Amino acid sequence: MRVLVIIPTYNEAENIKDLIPEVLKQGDVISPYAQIDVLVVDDNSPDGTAEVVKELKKEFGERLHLIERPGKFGLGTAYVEGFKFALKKGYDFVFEMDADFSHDPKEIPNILKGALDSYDIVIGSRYSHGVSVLNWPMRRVLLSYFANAYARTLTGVPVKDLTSGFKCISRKALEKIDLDKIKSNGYAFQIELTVKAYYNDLRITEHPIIFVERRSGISKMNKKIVLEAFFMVIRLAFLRILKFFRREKNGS
Ligand SMILES: Nc1nc2c(ncn2[C@@H]2O[C@H](COP(=O)(O)OP(=O)(O)OP(=O)(O)O)[C@@H](O)[C@H]2O)c(=O)[nH]1
Ligand SMILES: [Mg+2]
Repeated sequence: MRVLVIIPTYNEAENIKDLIPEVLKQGDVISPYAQIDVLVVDDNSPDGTAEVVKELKKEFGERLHLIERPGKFGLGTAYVEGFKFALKKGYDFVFEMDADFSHDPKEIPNILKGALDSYDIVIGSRYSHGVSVLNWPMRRVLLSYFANAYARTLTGVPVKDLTSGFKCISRKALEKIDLDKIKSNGYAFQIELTVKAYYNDLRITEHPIIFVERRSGISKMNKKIVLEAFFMVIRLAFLRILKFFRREKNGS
């Protein structure tokens, strides 16, 4: 079984040099059952993130992949490129993961276990058992928590952490979701992917994680990203209503 951990990066040179060895090490925890590889999708980071990855490639060889894009095209398109790469190369599972150590690599084997228990998507969840977020300013926790409540209510998808960027996705799920129709880029991308998976009858579960504030570097969160998520949820709510009426019409 082959697993690809996809890490999109923009100015994460400091974090990525420590994170990649940590992620690859998780392969030893779960071997001989699985092999864990890493794909970094870098958007021409001015801080030289891609150069750091190339340096690490000398040590890790084929277990470490790098896609370099010419400009900052956003998280959503970075993941879609990563997913297509994984499908082409024959990986069985992919992970989404941030580069900034907000997501603990040691959770990878635990999350993967959920996927092997026949779930199509296992979400590393900050809100499945209360709120497990460390060192975030209160306004950021509130924004994230209420964004999730809003998205859950309007889309009708019973997932507590719809905006989580730490998840495992099966090959079957990637093949079932129409990746070319994914429209959003920021946190909205996480909502869109999970909602579409749910309405494609894929099995989704949440595994509790503790999310920690980024180790170094700066946040890429901005107003545009929040607004994109706000409107994407409305769009997904409309799709849900349309789907409901289509079902009624077809008498099922
Ligand atoms: N390739 C690529 N990666 C991106 C882009 N925007 C963000 N990322 C990466 O996506 C991951 C998650 O985004 P984050 O930027 O961590 O969310 P955040 O804005 O950092 O918020 P904080 O965690 O508070 O810092 C990180 O690894 C980022 O480097 C982008 O436009 N392109
Ligand atoms: Mg982050």
